[in-house]
Order: sequence, then C-alpha cells, then structure tokens
Amino acid sequence: MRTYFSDDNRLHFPQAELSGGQFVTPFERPSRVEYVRNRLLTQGMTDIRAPGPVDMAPAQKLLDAGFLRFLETAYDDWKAEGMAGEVIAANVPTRGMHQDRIPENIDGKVGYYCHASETAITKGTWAAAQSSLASAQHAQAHVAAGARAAFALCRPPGHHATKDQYGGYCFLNNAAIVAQMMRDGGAAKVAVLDIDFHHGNGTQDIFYDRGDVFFASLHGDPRHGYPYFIGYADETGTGAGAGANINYPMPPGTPYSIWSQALDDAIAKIGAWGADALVLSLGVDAYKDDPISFFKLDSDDFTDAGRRVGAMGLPTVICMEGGYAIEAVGINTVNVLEGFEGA
Ligand code: Q9C
Ligand code: ZN
Repeated sequence: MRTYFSDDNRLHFPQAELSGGQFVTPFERPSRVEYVRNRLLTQGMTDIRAPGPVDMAPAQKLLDAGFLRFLETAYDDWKAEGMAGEVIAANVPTRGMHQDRIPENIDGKVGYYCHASETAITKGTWAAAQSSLASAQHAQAHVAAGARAAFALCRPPGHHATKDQYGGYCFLNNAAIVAQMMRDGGAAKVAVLDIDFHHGNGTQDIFYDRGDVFFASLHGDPRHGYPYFIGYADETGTGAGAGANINYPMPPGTPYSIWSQALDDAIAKIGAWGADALVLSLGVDAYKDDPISFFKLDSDDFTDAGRRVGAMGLPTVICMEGGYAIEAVGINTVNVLEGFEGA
C-alpha cells in the first residue's frame, strides 16, 4: 500500500496544550508520525511519497468560507493585535449568547471558530493543515486511479474539524473532504468509518443531513470523554441523512472483544447501506496505553481490525487521525495496514 506523507506537518507544533489546568507539550506532536514513517520502512512498506500541491477547491465547496479565511489569517491577526503567545480560544458563545454573530476582534473570532481550547494555532499551522489535506487528496487520487487502497499519513489530524470550527487537534477535516472528492469522482455512496478513540464529531456534522455519505464512529462514551457534547447513540442523521449516521459510544475499559463487535456491526451496516467506496479515519488511540483515552486494545487487535476492514473489499482511503502512546503509534498504525492488506 502506498503512503502519502508531508514533512510540512512539522510546521505545526505549538509550544503548549491546555491540559488539566496546565500548559503541557502537546500530545499531538510531530514525532507521532515519525514513528509511523519509521515503522512503515521497517516493515518494508517503503512506497512513501510526498504529496503534490493541495487543492483547496474541494475544501471551499464543503466548508465555510469565513472559517477557511479565519484559519489562514488567524495567527497574523493575533500578532497584529499584540498578543504575545500562540492563538488560544478563551471566550466562546455559550448558552444564552448569540450563536451567529462573528466578532471583529481576533480574540472573539477565535472563540467563534473554535470548539475546544486545548488546540493552539501557530505560525505554521495553516501550512501544515494544508499539507495534511494534500496527503489525503493524493491518496484519494491514487485510489481513483485504480489502487485498492492508499494511506494518507495525515498530521495534523482532521476528524474533529467541522464546516466552521477547529479543535481536538484538528483544523481541516481531511476524511470528510476526501469522502466528498470520492463522491465527485463518481462513487454514488461513500462511507466514512471512524475508529479513532474519539467521536468524529466534525465528519458527523458535515454529513449529518446527507443521504449519500454514511458515517459510523466507534468511540469513548461522550459522558466520559471528549468531545463530551456529541457522539451519542441516538444521533442517527436528519432529513435526507436520516439513518445514515451511527455512533457506538463505549465505556471506560472497553476491551477488543466488545469493541470488535461494534466494528463488525458498523461494517455490516455499511455493507447493507451499499457503500461503493470507503474512507477509514484511522486513529490508534483505542490502544490500552494511550495517555488520553480509556479503551483496552492491544497491538495485535489493530491487525485484526485492519483485516476486518480490508475484508469489506471496498476502494479505501485511509486517513491518519489520533494516537498518542508515541512509541506504539507506529506499530499499531502499521498493524492496521498490514491486517487490511492481508484480508
Ligand atoms: N488532557 C484526536 O484524537 N482532549 N483528537 C485532550 C488531554 C482532546 C483528540 C485532553 C482530545 C482530542 C484527533
Ligand atoms: Zn482521537
């Protein structure tokens, strides 16, 4: 399986993440994908290519124009206002406030376009986010040209980003944009299967009222974990999208024996729905030693999960999402790819 990967991911590396009331070195850091890259090489998956240029047109079609302008200019606007540090949201429109008025001041604007203040924007964030999208897009083009599957080693990740909000370490929703590109490329029905530990709120949001893109997510129960306010089992889609969204929230301590039942159910539902192409949002933070998650998957379980996804037999673009047990991220991610290829 070919991998697309951009060194420009390193342009995004904030000094700080707000975690537990302290600023810590971000969990989502460049070394994560270096471990994946090194593991790919160790395992002989040496077809690793730099993506060509990003194509922002599909993002402009799917996402909010003001949001994209904001991402592009936020850091400069922040600095122009005389702020000393990185861009961090501190004021958000909550219950009882206006939800639809966009402040002119950058400090207010950041709150409008952000859903979680752990995530900082730095000078290189926009370039890195675009390079991450480029990897996903070139993986999609490779599949469109006939490859069974391709791996986009995306960083920063994407599945928490909505049409008009960033957060959860995500800025541009790579998986969603690629799903739309598969639709535009001729796939009538596209499924996004999200196995990252966290609910893929951004992808769900983008396709919630659409009947042509199915979304399934396996994740920590939002009563116990980020993103807390979305990801419940009763979120099943609306309008034309009714029945095309399925969530599998699971409790702390969930082992593979339970998790894999949810995976099988999601796979069966996607099959019954009649998808003809697949995007896999691949986070490996369901791993037992992940520092910010609460499932109990072992490294071997990821191989088995990859096998089950591969057995779906669909043209597949695999987008990297989360996974923070740094040294195991490479093994676990490549295990999924090897399982997929062995199916
Ligand atoms: N104290 C992805 O896996 N909460 N994003 C972190 C740490 C946010 C995860 C809490 C987690 C976001 C792509
Ligand atoms: Zn995650």
